[in-house]
Amino acid sequence: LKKVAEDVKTIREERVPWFPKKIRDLDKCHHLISKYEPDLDHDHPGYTDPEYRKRRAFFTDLAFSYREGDPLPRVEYTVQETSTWREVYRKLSSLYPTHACKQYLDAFQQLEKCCGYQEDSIPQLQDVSRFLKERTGFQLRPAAGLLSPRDFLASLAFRVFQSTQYIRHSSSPMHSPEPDCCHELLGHVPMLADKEFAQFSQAIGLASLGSSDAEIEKLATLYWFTIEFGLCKQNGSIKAYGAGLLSSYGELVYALSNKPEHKPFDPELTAVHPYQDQTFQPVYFVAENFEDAKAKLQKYALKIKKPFYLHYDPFTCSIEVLNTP
Ligand code: HBI
Ligand code: FE
Repeated sequence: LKKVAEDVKTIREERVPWFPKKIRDLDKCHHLISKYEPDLDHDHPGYTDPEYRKRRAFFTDLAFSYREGDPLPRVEYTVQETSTWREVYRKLSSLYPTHACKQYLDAFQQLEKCCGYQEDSIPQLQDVSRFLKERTGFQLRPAAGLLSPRDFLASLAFRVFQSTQYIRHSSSPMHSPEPDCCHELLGHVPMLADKEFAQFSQAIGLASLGSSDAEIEKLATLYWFTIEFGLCKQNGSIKAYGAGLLSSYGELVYALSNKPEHKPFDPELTAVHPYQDQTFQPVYFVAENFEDAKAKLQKYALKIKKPFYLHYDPFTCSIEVLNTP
Protein backbone atom coordinates (compact mmCIF):
# COMPACT_ATOMS: atom_id res chain seq x y z
CA LEU A 1 0.00 0.00 0.00
CA LYS A 2 2.86 2.36 0.84
CA LYS A 3 4.38 1.69 -2.57
CA VAL A 4 1.14 2.64 -4.32
CA ALA A 5 0.88 5.84 -2.33
CA GLU A 6 4.41 6.85 -3.36
CA ASP A 7 3.69 6.15 -7.01
CA VAL A 8 0.60 8.33 -6.87
CA LYS A 9 2.60 11.10 -5.24
CA THR A 10 5.30 10.87 -7.93
CA ILE A 11 2.73 11.09 -10.69
CA ARG A 12 1.09 14.11 -9.07
CA GLU A 13 4.44 15.85 -8.66
CA GLU A 14 5.43 15.16 -12.26
CA ARG A 15 2.35 16.98 -13.45
CA VAL A 16 3.39 20.22 -11.76
CA PRO A 17 5.27 22.38 -14.26
CA TRP A 18 8.63 23.82 -13.18
CA PHE A 19 8.43 27.25 -11.59
CA PRO A 20 10.98 29.70 -10.17
CA LYS A 21 11.53 29.46 -6.40
CA LYS A 22 14.31 32.01 -5.97
CA ILE A 23 14.48 35.42 -7.55
CA ARG A 24 17.63 34.31 -9.39
CA ASP A 25 15.55 31.62 -11.14
CA LEU A 26 13.96 34.47 -13.12
CA ASP A 27 17.13 34.44 -15.25
CA LYS A 28 15.50 31.36 -16.81
CA CYS A 29 12.08 32.98 -17.30
CA HIS A 30 12.58 34.83 -20.55
CA HIS A 31 10.86 32.78 -23.25
CA LEU A 32 9.64 35.04 -26.01
CA ILE A 33 6.44 34.92 -28.03
CA SER A 34 7.96 36.01 -31.32
CA LYS A 35 4.91 36.48 -33.51
CA TYR A 36 4.93 40.31 -33.23
CA GLU A 37 8.71 40.86 -33.62
CA PRO A 38 10.02 43.19 -36.34
CA ASP A 39 12.13 40.38 -37.88
CA LEU A 40 9.20 37.97 -38.22
CA ASP A 41 5.94 39.92 -38.42
CA HIS A 42 5.48 41.31 -41.95
CA ASP A 43 2.97 43.86 -40.65
CA HIS A 44 5.39 45.26 -38.05
CA PRO A 45 6.10 48.95 -38.80
CA GLY A 46 9.84 48.20 -38.51
CA TYR A 47 9.86 45.11 -40.74
CA THR A 48 11.26 46.94 -43.79
CA ASP A 49 13.67 49.16 -41.81
CA PRO A 50 17.09 47.46 -41.44
CA GLU A 51 18.35 50.21 -39.11
CA TYR A 52 15.45 49.65 -36.73
CA ARG A 53 15.96 45.89 -36.79
CA LYS A 54 19.64 46.34 -36.02
CA ARG A 55 18.79 48.60 -33.10
CA ARG A 56 16.32 46.03 -31.82
CA ALA A 57 18.98 43.32 -31.95
CA PHE A 58 21.07 45.53 -29.64
CA PHE A 59 18.19 45.68 -27.11
CA THR A 60 17.64 41.92 -27.41
CA ASP A 61 21.30 41.36 -26.46
CA LEU A 62 21.04 43.73 -23.50
CA ALA A 63 18.04 41.83 -22.15
CA PHE A 64 19.45 38.35 -22.67
CA SER A 65 22.80 39.16 -21.08
CA TYR A 66 21.12 40.60 -17.97
CA ARG A 67 21.44 38.55 -14.77
CA GLU A 68 19.56 39.03 -11.50
CA GLY A 69 21.37 41.58 -9.35
CA ASP A 70 23.06 43.43 -12.24
CA PRO A 71 22.36 47.16 -12.46
CA LEU A 72 19.83 47.81 -15.22
CA PRO A 73 21.66 48.90 -18.37
CA ARG A 74 21.51 52.63 -19.13
CA VAL A 75 20.72 53.37 -22.73
CA GLU A 76 21.59 56.42 -24.76
CA TYR A 77 18.51 56.94 -26.88
CA THR A 78 18.82 58.52 -30.33
CA VAL A 79 17.30 61.85 -31.33
CA GLN A 80 14.69 59.97 -33.37
CA GLU A 81 13.78 57.68 -30.48
CA THR A 82 13.43 60.62 -28.12
CA SER A 83 11.25 62.40 -30.63
CA THR A 84 8.91 59.37 -30.79
CA TRP A 85 8.76 59.39 -26.99
CA ARG A 86 7.96 63.12 -26.97
CA GLU A 87 5.03 62.67 -29.30
CA VAL A 88 3.59 59.79 -27.29
CA TYR A 89 4.19 61.53 -23.95
CA ARG A 90 2.54 64.80 -25.01
CA LYS A 91 -0.50 63.18 -26.50
CA LEU A 92 -1.16 60.76 -23.67
CA SER A 93 -0.41 63.04 -20.75
CA SER A 94 -3.05 65.48 -22.00
CA LEU A 95 -5.69 62.79 -21.36
CA TYR A 96 -4.57 61.54 -17.96
CA PRO A 97 -6.19 64.22 -15.77
CA THR A 98 -9.66 63.28 -17.05
CA HIS A 99 -9.22 59.58 -17.84
CA ALA A 100 -6.70 58.02 -15.41
CA CYS A 101 -7.53 56.85 -11.91
CA LYS A 102 -6.33 58.73 -8.85
CA GLN A 103 -3.55 56.24 -7.99
CA TYR A 104 -2.12 56.66 -11.46
CA LEU A 105 -2.22 60.44 -11.30
CA ASP A 106 -0.53 60.56 -7.88
CA ALA A 107 2.31 58.32 -9.05
CA PHE A 108 2.69 60.09 -12.38
CA GLN A 109 3.15 63.38 -10.57
CA GLN A 110 5.85 61.83 -8.37
CA LEU A 111 7.57 60.31 -11.38
CA GLU A 112 7.70 63.74 -12.99
CA LYS A 113 9.05 65.25 -9.81
CA CYS A 114 11.73 62.73 -8.94
CA CYS A 115 12.26 60.22 -11.70
CA GLY A 116 12.94 62.20 -14.84
CA TYR A 117 9.51 61.74 -16.41
CA GLN A 118 9.28 64.47 -19.05
CA GLU A 119 8.74 64.73 -22.77
CA ASP A 120 12.37 65.50 -23.67
CA SER A 121 14.00 62.29 -22.49
CA ILE A 122 13.13 58.64 -22.05
CA PRO A 123 13.42 57.66 -18.37
CA GLN A 124 16.08 55.04 -17.54
CA LEU A 125 14.84 51.69 -16.21
CA GLN A 126 17.43 51.79 -13.42
CA ASP A 127 16.01 55.05 -12.01
CA VAL A 128 12.42 53.89 -12.38
CA SER A 129 13.21 50.56 -10.75
CA ARG A 130 14.74 52.29 -7.73
CA PHE A 131 11.67 54.53 -7.47
CA LEU A 132 9.31 51.55 -7.47
CA LYS A 133 11.42 49.57 -5.03
CA GLU A 134 11.13 52.37 -2.47
CA ARG A 135 7.36 52.51 -2.84
CA THR A 136 6.07 48.97 -3.24
CA GLY A 137 9.13 46.74 -3.48
CA PHE A 138 8.51 46.20 -7.18
CA GLN A 139 11.59 46.20 -9.38
CA LEU A 140 12.16 46.05 -13.11
CA ARG A 141 14.30 43.71 -15.15
CA PRO A 142 14.93 44.10 -18.87
CA ALA A 143 12.90 41.89 -21.24
CA ALA A 144 13.65 41.37 -24.94
CA GLY A 145 9.99 41.52 -26.00
CA LEU A 146 6.64 39.87 -25.44
CA LEU A 147 7.26 36.99 -23.02
CA SER A 148 5.31 33.79 -22.59
CA PRO A 149 2.42 34.31 -20.17
CA ARG A 150 3.90 31.68 -17.83
CA ASP A 151 7.30 33.41 -17.54
CA PHE A 152 5.82 36.88 -17.40
CA LEU A 153 3.31 36.04 -14.67
CA ALA A 154 5.89 34.08 -12.64
CA SER A 155 8.07 37.16 -12.26
CA LEU A 156 5.16 39.09 -10.75
CA ALA A 157 5.18 36.60 -7.85
CA PHE A 158 8.57 38.09 -6.86
CA ARG A 159 7.42 41.68 -7.45
CA VAL A 160 9.58 41.78 -10.54
CA PHE A 161 8.18 43.43 -13.64
CA GLN A 162 9.84 42.38 -16.89
CA SER A 163 10.09 45.54 -18.93
CA THR A 164 11.06 46.14 -22.54
CA GLN A 165 13.60 48.90 -23.11
CA TYR A 166 13.32 49.59 -26.85
CA ILE A 167 10.84 52.06 -28.35
CA ARG A 168 8.29 51.55 -31.13
CA HIS A 169 9.07 52.47 -34.75
CA SER A 170 9.03 56.21 -35.50
CA SER A 171 6.55 55.75 -38.37
CA SER A 172 3.86 54.63 -35.93
CA PRO A 173 4.07 56.62 -32.67
CA MET A 174 0.47 55.97 -31.69
CA HIS A 175 0.55 52.21 -32.05
CA SER A 176 2.86 49.27 -31.38
CA PRO A 177 2.08 45.61 -32.00
CA GLU A 178 4.38 44.68 -29.07
CA PRO A 179 5.02 46.10 -25.64
CA ASP A 180 7.67 48.87 -25.79
CA CYS A 181 9.08 51.35 -23.26
CA CYS A 182 6.18 53.77 -23.85
CA HIS A 183 3.76 51.02 -22.82
CA GLU A 184 5.84 49.99 -19.79
CA LEU A 185 6.80 53.45 -18.52
CA LEU A 186 3.52 55.24 -19.17
CA GLY A 187 1.13 52.30 -18.84
CA HIS A 188 2.50 49.97 -16.17
CA VAL A 189 5.00 51.81 -14.01
CA PRO A 190 2.76 54.42 -12.34
CA MET A 191 0.27 51.76 -11.20
CA LEU A 192 3.05 49.56 -9.80
CA ALA A 193 3.82 52.40 -7.37
CA ASP A 194 0.44 51.82 -5.66
CA LYS A 195 0.42 49.47 -2.66
CA GLU A 196 -2.91 47.76 -3.30
CA PHE A 197 -2.27 47.41 -7.01
CA ALA A 198 1.18 45.93 -6.32
CA GLN A 199 -0.43 43.33 -4.04
CA PHE A 200 -3.01 42.54 -6.70
CA SER A 201 -0.26 42.06 -9.31
CA GLN A 202 1.80 39.80 -7.05
CA ALA A 203 -1.32 37.74 -6.24
CA ILE A 204 -1.83 36.93 -9.94
CA GLY A 205 1.84 35.99 -10.13
CA LEU A 206 1.70 33.68 -7.11
CA ALA A 207 -1.45 32.03 -8.45
CA SER A 208 0.38 31.20 -11.68
CA LEU A 209 3.27 29.28 -10.10
CA GLY A 210 2.98 25.55 -10.78
CA SER A 211 -0.41 26.00 -12.45
CA SER A 212 -1.48 23.97 -15.50
CA ASP A 213 -1.47 25.46 -19.01
CA ALA A 214 -5.27 25.78 -18.86
CA GLU A 215 -5.09 27.71 -15.56
CA ILE A 216 -2.29 29.93 -16.93
CA GLU A 217 -4.53 30.81 -19.86
CA LYS A 218 -7.29 31.90 -17.48
CA LEU A 219 -4.86 33.91 -15.34
CA ALA A 220 -3.45 35.56 -18.48
CA THR A 221 -7.03 36.52 -19.42
CA LEU A 222 -7.58 37.96 -15.94
CA TYR A 223 -4.32 39.86 -16.31
CA TRP A 224 -5.52 41.15 -19.67
CA PHE A 225 -8.84 42.50 -18.40
CA THR A 226 -7.35 44.03 -15.24
CA ILE A 227 -3.69 45.03 -15.40
CA GLU A 228 -3.88 45.74 -19.15
CA PHE A 229 -7.44 46.94 -19.77
CA GLY A 230 -9.01 47.43 -16.35
CA LEU A 231 -11.39 50.20 -15.36
CA CYS A 232 -12.37 51.14 -11.81
CA LYS A 233 -15.02 53.15 -10.02
CA GLN A 234 -13.92 56.41 -8.47
CA ASN A 235 -16.10 59.07 -6.86
CA GLY A 236 -19.14 58.10 -8.89
CA SER A 237 -17.38 57.93 -12.23
CA ILE A 238 -15.30 55.35 -14.08
CA LYS A 239 -11.55 55.74 -14.65
CA ALA A 240 -8.82 53.72 -16.31
CA TYR A 241 -6.06 51.82 -14.53
CA GLY A 242 -5.08 49.29 -17.24
CA ALA A 243 -1.70 49.81 -18.91
CA GLY A 244 -2.98 48.95 -22.38
CA LEU A 245 -5.45 51.81 -22.04
CA LEU A 246 -3.11 54.31 -20.39
CA SER A 247 -0.60 53.82 -23.22
CA SER A 248 -3.10 54.06 -26.10
CA TYR A 249 -4.75 57.40 -26.83
CA GLY A 250 -7.48 55.96 -29.06
CA GLU A 251 -8.49 53.10 -26.82
CA LEU A 252 -8.37 55.21 -23.64
CA VAL A 253 -10.96 57.61 -25.10
CA TYR A 254 -13.05 54.74 -26.46
CA ALA A 255 -13.01 52.64 -23.26
CA LEU A 256 -14.51 55.48 -21.21
CA SER A 257 -17.09 56.41 -23.84
CA ASN A 258 -20.56 54.89 -24.01
CA LYS A 259 -19.62 52.64 -26.96
CA PRO A 260 -18.18 49.52 -25.25
CA GLU A 261 -19.93 47.43 -22.66
CA HIS A 262 -18.90 47.79 -19.00
CA LYS A 263 -19.28 44.72 -16.77
CA PRO A 264 -18.46 44.29 -13.10
CA PHE A 265 -15.12 42.55 -12.41
CA ASP A 266 -15.80 38.97 -11.37
CA PRO A 267 -12.77 36.65 -11.70
CA GLU A 268 -14.83 33.52 -12.52
CA LEU A 269 -16.46 35.24 -15.52
CA THR A 270 -13.60 37.54 -16.47
CA ALA A 271 -11.12 34.63 -16.64
CA VAL A 272 -13.04 32.90 -19.43
CA HIS A 273 -14.13 35.94 -21.41
CA PRO A 274 -12.70 36.05 -24.96
CA TYR A 275 -10.40 39.00 -25.66
CA GLN A 276 -9.10 40.99 -28.63
CA ASP A 277 -5.44 41.75 -29.24
CA GLN A 278 -5.92 43.26 -32.70
CA THR A 279 -8.67 45.84 -32.15
CA PHE A 280 -10.35 47.68 -29.26
CA GLN A 281 -12.12 45.53 -26.66
CA PRO A 282 -15.89 45.28 -26.98
CA VAL A 283 -16.12 44.74 -23.19
CA TYR A 284 -14.25 46.19 -20.20
CA PHE A 285 -14.46 45.00 -16.62
CA VAL A 286 -14.95 47.55 -13.85
CA ALA A 287 -13.47 46.99 -10.38
CA GLU A 288 -15.10 48.51 -7.28
CA ASN A 289 -11.58 49.33 -6.01
CA PHE A 290 -8.24 47.52 -5.80
CA GLU A 291 -8.82 46.09 -2.37
CA ASP A 292 -12.03 44.45 -3.51
CA ALA A 293 -10.42 43.24 -6.77
CA LYS A 294 -7.55 41.72 -4.81
CA ALA A 295 -9.87 39.94 -2.36
CA LYS A 296 -11.90 38.49 -5.23
CA LEU A 297 -8.77 37.40 -7.05
CA GLN A 298 -7.34 35.69 -3.98
CA LYS A 299 -10.59 33.82 -3.50
CA TYR A 300 -10.36 32.71 -7.14
CA ALA A 301 -6.69 31.69 -6.75
CA LEU A 302 -7.47 29.43 -3.76
CA LYS A 303 -9.62 27.27 -6.03
CA ILE A 304 -6.75 26.47 -8.41
CA LYS A 305 -5.81 22.87 -7.63
CA LYS A 306 -2.19 22.36 -6.57
CA PRO A 307 -0.64 19.67 -4.38
CA PHE A 308 0.92 22.34 -2.10
CA TYR A 309 0.55 25.84 -0.70
CA LEU A 310 2.93 28.57 -1.76
CA HIS A 311 4.16 31.39 0.41
CA TYR A 312 6.41 34.26 -0.63
CA ASP A 313 9.14 35.12 1.87
CA PRO A 314 10.02 38.79 1.35
CA PHE A 315 13.21 38.51 3.45
CA THR A 316 14.84 35.98 1.13
CA CYS A 317 12.80 36.89 -1.99
CA SER A 318 11.96 33.23 -2.40
CA ILE A 319 8.94 30.95 -2.59
CA GLU A 320 8.28 28.52 0.25
CA VAL A 321 6.52 25.34 -0.80
CA LEU A 322 4.36 24.02 2.02
CA ASN A 323 3.06 20.50 1.66
CA THR A 324 -0.55 19.93 2.49
CA PRO A 325 -1.33 17.02 4.83
N1 HBI B 1 5.59 40.29 -21.89
N2 HBI B 1 7.29 41.85 -21.97
C1 HBI B 1 6.00 41.54 -21.70
N3 HBI B 1 5.16 42.52 -21.28
C2 HBI B 1 3.85 42.25 -21.01
O1 HBI B 1 3.10 43.19 -20.61
C3 HBI B 1 3.38 40.94 -21.18
C4 HBI B 1 4.30 39.97 -21.63
N4 HBI B 1 3.86 38.72 -21.83
C5 HBI B 1 2.51 38.30 -21.55
C6 HBI B 1 1.65 39.40 -21.08
N5 HBI B 1 2.09 40.60 -20.93
C7 HBI B 1 0.19 39.25 -20.76
O2 HBI B 1 -0.61 39.57 -21.87
C8 HBI B 1 -0.32 37.93 -20.21
O3 HBI B 1 -0.23 36.94 -21.22
C9 HBI B 1 0.31 37.50 -18.95
FE1 FE C 1 1.59 45.28 -20.70
